[in-house]
Amino acid sequence: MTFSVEGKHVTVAGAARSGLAAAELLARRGAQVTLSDTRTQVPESARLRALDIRVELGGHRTDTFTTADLIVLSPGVAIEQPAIAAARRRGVPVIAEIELASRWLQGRVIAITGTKGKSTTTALTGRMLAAAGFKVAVGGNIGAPLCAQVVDSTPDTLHVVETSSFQLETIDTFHPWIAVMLNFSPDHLDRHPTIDAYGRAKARIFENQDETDWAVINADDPSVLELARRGRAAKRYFARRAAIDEGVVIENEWIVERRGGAAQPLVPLDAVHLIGPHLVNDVMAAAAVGAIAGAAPAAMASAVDTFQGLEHVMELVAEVAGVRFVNDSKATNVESALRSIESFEQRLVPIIGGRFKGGDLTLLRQPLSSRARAVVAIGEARAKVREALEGAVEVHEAASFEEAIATAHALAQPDGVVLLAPACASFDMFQDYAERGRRFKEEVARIARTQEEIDRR
Ligand code: UMA
Repeated sequence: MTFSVEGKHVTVAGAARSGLAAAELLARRGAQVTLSDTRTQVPESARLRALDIRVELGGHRTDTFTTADLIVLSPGVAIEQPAIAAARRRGVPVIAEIELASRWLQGRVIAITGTKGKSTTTALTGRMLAAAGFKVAVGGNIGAPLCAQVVDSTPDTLHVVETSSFQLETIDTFHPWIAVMLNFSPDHLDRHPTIDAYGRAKARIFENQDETDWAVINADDPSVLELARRGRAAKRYFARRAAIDEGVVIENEWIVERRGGAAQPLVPLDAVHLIGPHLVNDVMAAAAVGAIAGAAPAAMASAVDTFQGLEHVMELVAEVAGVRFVNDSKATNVESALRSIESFEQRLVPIIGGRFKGGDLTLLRQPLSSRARAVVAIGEARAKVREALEGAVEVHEAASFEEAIATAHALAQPDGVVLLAPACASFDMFQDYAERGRRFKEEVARIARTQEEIDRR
């Protein structure tokens, strides 16, 4: 039976990107929609008014939730919110924005999750499939919310969807044709009560798959193998280190697919222009998806060759008088900062800190001791960073972001690398990781201009 919301009262929690897209879609499908937000002001929207969407601000009123026929959650809204918990106790169904969208999508879903690398893999997979001639829509946790993709969805559309644990936590029937799990490490422990709960949310990506579907799994990561163990989908492994007979591996400087004793070349490594071996994993995962979908290897290779990576992910910002500046603002947990740091051999000066989200910062001691000149600690977590790293590497605390960059620059001269790899969230100093990355780049641009003036004199 097709899913209908005609005449139903639906409350959408959160009035930002996901919530607005969900509310609009619901109203167009005949629901009576209330959009509820804890903020007291949201930008005026003629679209909401035209669609008769009621906006309720300044908190989640319990009766708006308990009397609804259905509740749709923005990813940023926790299911433990009292009004939502009260509605659940009364049996009101609570679903994620991606769940709502998926009930009306005509095309097939390729969902990509993991703690790190989701956005890079999603963007690259989208490019590969588009280069191979498929009709592709890219979005989810990256870019346009899935609800915004429903209107243009046709049976031949491949929806390449970055999915976060926040979104997966409240799915019900969400059913990817291909589900990718890139890696798993502690993250978002400010939202998920335990690491197990975070893992359980992620593993839901496989929950509704059957034998006709595919699970693309990182065989190098034991946690991923465990989380994917119970899935019913056919498994396609990829591994940069583990020895696997079947799956996507690296052989003679090529990403190849081993199957039945033969190796099909997919993408040459020299087409990969991304800094850091961990990003090769993302390329391998994208190539595994492309191969399942039937993309021609030449199309995949050309998509990789023209892909310079995403903003704020191992982004080479500039080289100023021998010092390279790399923006990995998206490295918001310890594991990703570790991978980022391990991508450099020596002469490194990482900037670490921000709002601590959990994880073990002492994991950085050993890799830093062999390759870092010093660390500059920033933000709320700077004392924690010092405590965790002191003794293994010199630690300088900076009172502001600008001071941190200036200190790191001084320490990295004449031939080092200043690496923004915070291992923490940005919310103590910035709106989000993107603002942190942009501010880094602005500051580097200022340093470059000053250097140009010096050179001119
Ligand atoms: N709000 C409430 N009640 C609450 C909490 C928040 O009303 O209890 C309101 C806020 O006041 C705000 C709105 O909810 O108005 C924010 O909702 P949101 O945080 O879900 O923001 P969106 O703009 O809808 O963005 C969401 C994703 N945000 C999060 O997962 C936190 C975006 O991912 C995603 O791009 C977007 O939907 C479109 O799908 C961002 C993200 O940081 C990039 N994701 C995390 C990550 O990548 O690590 C998971």
